[in-house]
Amino acid sequence: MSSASDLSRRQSLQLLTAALGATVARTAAAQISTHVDRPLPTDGDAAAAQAATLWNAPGPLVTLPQKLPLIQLTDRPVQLETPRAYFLSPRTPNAAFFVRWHLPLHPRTVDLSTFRLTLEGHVDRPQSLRFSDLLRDFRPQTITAVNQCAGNSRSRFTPRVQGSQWGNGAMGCAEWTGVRLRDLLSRAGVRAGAVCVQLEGLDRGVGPAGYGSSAYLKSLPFASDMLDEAIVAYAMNGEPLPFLNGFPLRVVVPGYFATYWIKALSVLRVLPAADENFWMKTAYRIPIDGDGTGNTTPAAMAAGGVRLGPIGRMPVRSFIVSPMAEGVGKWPRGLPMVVRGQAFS
Ligand SMILES: Nc1nc2c(c(=O)[nH]1)N[C@H]1C(S)=C(S)[C@@H](COP(=O)(O)O)O[C@H]1N2
Ligand SMILES: [Mo]
Repeated sequence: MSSASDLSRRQSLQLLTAALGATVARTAAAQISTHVDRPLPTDGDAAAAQAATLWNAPGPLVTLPQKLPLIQLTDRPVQLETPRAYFLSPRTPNAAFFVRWHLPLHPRTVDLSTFRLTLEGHVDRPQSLRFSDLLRDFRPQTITAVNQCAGNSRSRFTPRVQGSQWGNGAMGCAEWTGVRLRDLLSRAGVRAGAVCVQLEGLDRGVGPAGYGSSAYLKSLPFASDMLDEAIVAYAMNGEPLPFLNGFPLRVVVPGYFATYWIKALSVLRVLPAADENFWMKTAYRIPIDGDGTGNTTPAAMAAGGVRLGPIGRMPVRSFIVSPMAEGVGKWPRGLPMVVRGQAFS
């Protein structure tokens, strides 16, 4: 004998099954229409407003070596965004991890028998380390940390802000294993008067040496907490780094934006002065006054006088991952909804 409440429970279950079926089907359709059918936004506020209704950037899905199909922003340099569904798990799979390079000539092959990590500059004992030296001579350090592009979600700004028009998928969380940056620096012996350590990768652009278009360079100042937890990682989620994410070595600076997480790291250069290269002095600067969130207004920028400084720690962010609005459509009144997402500080 079934009571009224049993019946209503069975009815809800049927409803739920129907709703889930519809969800799966419509999500698949939405994924396709999101990436292919919708027109690419052109410049302008209307386009920005349209892009803001999408969770991901509206680019095509492309499949590059070691990667699942990811959303392409540009192909030279490679910039790929992670589709929303991969954020259902706390850690982002290596094959789904977003990709961002600034310069077109990033490495496609690295010979570990000749590869060296160089420590030079304002140090007592310059070093030239093999990949195997890092594995053998230093204590491994493992840390789980979010790598997020400073431009993540940029396409949602109105008016538009210059730079890659990312949706929300220019971020990922991984377990990184490597050598503490401080352990490497101690081996080289940092001299008194050192101000920062400059990080250089194997990637190159077409410009003349010394210009931002030639090499992507970032620095970590000694007079900050950036070095405290920083590691030079040789493993990502327990595997070698994918080429597009910086094989064989990358810097990990937990809590700080990805702009400092130099990939395909080949030189650690200790400087006796502040780093004035383009990527520190001109690019990646945000308003430093006010409430500390880097906020400003177009009017204040146009009026001038907004003080800028290097971008630093990531603010708290959170994202609803499911249900995916594009796929669900209307939710039946009274039906419980499980909301899943990610948040990090
Ligand atoms: N060598 C090198 N490292 C780099 C960059 C680069 O252009 N060259 N870009 C940085 C920026 S801005 C981002 S967002 C991250 C992206 O890391 P990922 O490609 O592993 O996701 O790499 C950082 N490290
Ligand atoms: Mo970035």
